[in-house]
Amino acid sequence: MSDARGRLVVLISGRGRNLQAFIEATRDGRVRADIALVISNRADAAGLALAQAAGIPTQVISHRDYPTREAFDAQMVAAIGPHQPDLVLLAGFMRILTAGFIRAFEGRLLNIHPSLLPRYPGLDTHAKALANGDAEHGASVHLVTEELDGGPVLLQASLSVHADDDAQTLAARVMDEIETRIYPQVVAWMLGDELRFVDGQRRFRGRSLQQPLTARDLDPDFR
Ligand code: NHR
Ligand code: GAR
Repeated sequence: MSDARGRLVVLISGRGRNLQAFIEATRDGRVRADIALVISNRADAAGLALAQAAGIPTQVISHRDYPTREAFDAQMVAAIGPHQPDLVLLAGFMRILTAGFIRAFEGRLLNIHPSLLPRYPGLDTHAKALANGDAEHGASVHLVTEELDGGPVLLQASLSVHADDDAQTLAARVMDEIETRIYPQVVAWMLGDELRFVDGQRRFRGRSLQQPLTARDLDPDFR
């Protein structure tokens, strides 16, 4: 069983830097899985070309083609279901998901959010951290529940905000130094059953977690 490769489905809306991190980590063996499908809700997402260049099947499901959020989500569930993914990964996916979608993949659905949750759920997180004069900012990997950016945080890592940072420079450092490292790490741990969510409890290597894992917990390959 532990020799089997996992199956991932990745949902994107844009550039696909986090997707690219998964492509690299599955190629170099840090994440023992195949990306079965990449879905974008936007036909112009640059990440689609990254997937195609890696030989990964892609599908565009435009939310504009559906009368309701529920109808859009039902189409996504129908597209994902046959691939029987171990994990469904939101990677810069920008549509709020309804209960029907969450329920279909509960416990197997992860997101990376560019803030130190519970600070700054929602959008424009880098600008908000700067506006509040935060000394530290970062990103969090969490299980997706119906509550927006409110599911249990599995791992979060931070960096120091520089005096001359603007939202763009800060976003770039959070992406390069944090997001592309912590998200593949969490996926590797979950596929290996080292990190689990059982009976409402986060468990890491047999211990119950009282708070999120941090950068100190990263395996050497993910630093
Ligand atoms: N869905 C649920 N139910 N729960 C979560 O925790 C979710 C989710 C869907 C996406 C990612 C999230 C983020 O990391 C995410 C978490 C989009 C919006 C948003 O307001 C907010 C948070 C996140 C993603 N979307 C607008 C909407 O009307 C559209 C914005 C746009 O298209 O630019 O869906 O930040
Ligand atoms: C990332 O910073 C991700 O954390 C964030 O959008 C960026 C996507 O970049 N996600 C959200 O804000 C979700 N609402 P990418 O497309 O290059 O991976």
